[in-house]
Amino acid sequence: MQNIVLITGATSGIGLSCAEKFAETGHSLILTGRRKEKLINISEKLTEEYGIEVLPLAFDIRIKKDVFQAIDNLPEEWKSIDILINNAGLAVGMNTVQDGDIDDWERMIDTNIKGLLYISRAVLPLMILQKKGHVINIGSIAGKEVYPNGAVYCATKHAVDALSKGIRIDTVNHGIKVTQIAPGAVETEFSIVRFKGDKNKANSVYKGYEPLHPENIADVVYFVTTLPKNVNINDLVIMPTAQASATVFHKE
Ligand code: NDP
Ligand code: 8X3
Repeated sequence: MQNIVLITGATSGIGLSCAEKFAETGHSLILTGRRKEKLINISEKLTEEYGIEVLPLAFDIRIKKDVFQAIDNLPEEWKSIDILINNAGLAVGMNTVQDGDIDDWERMIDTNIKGLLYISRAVLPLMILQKKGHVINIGSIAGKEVYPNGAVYCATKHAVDALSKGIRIDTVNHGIKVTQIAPGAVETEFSIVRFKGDKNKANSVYKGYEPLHPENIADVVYFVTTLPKNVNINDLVIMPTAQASATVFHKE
């Protein structure tokens, strides 16, 4: 079996583009997400197109027992995970803290922080056994800056920033690389989810300039995995050319 890459949130956007990029380059893939049918269709398509092996695992990353069950029950030949891409994540709602919806906060905290921690806790011991591995956390410009009405999402991505540094410290003795990729605006299902299905509102986020495309992020994620054993990229912020900070855009 070729290098094994586990990608969380592979049913759309950045995770799906990463799956396509690593499939194209001949890797074996473990793909996860909640939408089982979509996950199976994507897996079959990638196997057919690139002749690679794909193991789809449908579970909700917020449910601790399902995460551990999925990883602990991996067939033996799938346990030597080389690359873990912690991508599953979301923003829900935009509001001040004083007016915020607590259910929205819990979805973001449970997915972006606790979900990332569960899967990392399950996979890191497997990497430690192999004395190698590469964890790639998809952070955000929201993990570097805070913007109006985004306090809780930004807090979860600041947590990803901190966890990337912390996991790097914790695993440095085990030959494990940890990279954070922190994108600006990428056109995916992200804003549709954030605005709870309001497509007009979601589309307006990407109007008047060319946002990043999920393939742009996948190319960079792939690139960081191709460097020599002694080289690790710790942290990369990637923005559309027309975006200067979390809130400053040049829109035509
Ligand atoms: P998408 O909404 O297109 O993709 C999100 C993915 O996460 C889906 O595959 C979804 O799968 C999965 N996911 C969400 N919740 C769960 C859950 N509870 N359990 C398992 N899987 C889950 O958005 P993006 O591709 O844009 O987002 C990917 C990552 O990139 C996120 O962490 C996001 O915060 C980050 N990011 C996005 C930016 C952007 O502008 N788009 C910029 C910076 C960072 P399913 O619904 O099938 O469960
Ligand atoms: C997604 C990008 O700027 O909407 O993380 O927070 S932003």
